[in-house]
Amino acid sequence: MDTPESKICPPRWKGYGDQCYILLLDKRAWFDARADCQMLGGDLSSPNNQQQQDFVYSLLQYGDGHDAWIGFNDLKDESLFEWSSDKQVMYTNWDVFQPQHISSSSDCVLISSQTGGWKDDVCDRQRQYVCQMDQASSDQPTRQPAIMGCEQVSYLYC
Ligand SMILES: [Ca+2]
Repeated sequence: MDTPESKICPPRWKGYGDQCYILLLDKRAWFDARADCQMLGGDLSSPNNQQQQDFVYSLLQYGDGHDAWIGFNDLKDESLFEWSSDKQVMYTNWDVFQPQHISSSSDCVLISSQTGGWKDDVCDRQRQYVCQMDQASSDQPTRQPAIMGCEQVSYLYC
């Protein structure tokens, strides 16, 4: 049986559904944030239904009160938003009057710590960010990120 108990997340990641999530408090530009998530074995988060959205938003309550990058972007084609993780877009949660396309480099999407709504923003802005990965089954070797020390990365519960 494939029970939730048979799935595991790396230390400090939070399991939800068949996914693992972590809010990282280092402020980084979107590309650097994504690279960090990939180094940890995942990608920037892709809340792809209401439940995942609610969960990612709930993680922000443990942050510094600021907005956080997620994986949504229209870097390839203006106004054609997609997930950095290549997941099919099943859901969006744009905030009111979003996306605004204020600048030609407003190609990356954040989740508002105030409303949970999404906003497009300039990718170079430094923000905290939420990473996501598939949960590993317990009968498989745990996918441990290469670096988990608090010295290298400022995790939430260090
Ligand atoms: Ca754009």
